[in-house]
Amino acid sequence: MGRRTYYSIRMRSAKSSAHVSGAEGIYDKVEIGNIVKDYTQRALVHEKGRADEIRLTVEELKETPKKIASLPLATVNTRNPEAALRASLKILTSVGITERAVEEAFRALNIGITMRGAMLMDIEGVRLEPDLLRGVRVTRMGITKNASSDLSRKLGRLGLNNNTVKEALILASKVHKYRMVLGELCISDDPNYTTGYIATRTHGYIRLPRIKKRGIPYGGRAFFITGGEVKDLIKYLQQTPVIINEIKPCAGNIKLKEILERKSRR
Ligand code: PML
Repeated sequence: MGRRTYYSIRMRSAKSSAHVSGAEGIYDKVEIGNIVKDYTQRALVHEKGRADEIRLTVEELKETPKKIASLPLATVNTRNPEAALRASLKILTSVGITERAVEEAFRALNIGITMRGAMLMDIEGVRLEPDLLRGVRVTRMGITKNASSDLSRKLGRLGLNNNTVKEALILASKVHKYRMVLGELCISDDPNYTTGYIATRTHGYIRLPRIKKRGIPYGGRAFFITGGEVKDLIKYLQQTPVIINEIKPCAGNIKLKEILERKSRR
């Protein structure tokens, strides 16, 4: 028997050339039709408006996806952007990222431009991505059906079972499997979505409500990296197919102190 064939399906939609929505996953051949329909529908009924351009990519993967576990998820109930910055500083500096880098990432994500991909920053806050305007897009990731049901069940108990949380957790789980990545900061570019997150291998995926004020239409991601070849990291983020097949615990609100006491579980 030959190896099983997987497909990466990716969608990006736009309205009057401005980004509206995106989605992606890794699937079996028999699922392609339904997924293409589902992604198309998502682009047409998005709350940012009906897309006037939908780009779909269906690509046969030449490499068998690497199977990994998700990061554990929790929320620190931050009350405002200042509290979210303080929590981020405490957590991200505890893994060796400097205050300067964290503050620089917040500053760069609040500057008013949303890049298509993530910024790469060293632990001092120096930008390392080759294209400073586009950043680095993470692609070719997905989740198995069983893991997706488990994740939906765990998030459902917290009232968080939606594509935004699921897809962000899948992306962060892929990113943090790579040892060069020490931490991440994400602020949504959706003006109505004010919860962001930070992630590290030690602490997991930590949601931070009210990281930005409602109505702000920009955001993005910053990955804090250390040691190693940036071009190998970029190749992993963009090309290596990764699929989540195990879901770590998903918790509700947790005190910052408890998060800081967490030791690496990956
Ligand atoms: C996005 O807009 O896709 C980023 C969402 C980040 C936060 C998701 C969450 O609520 O955990």
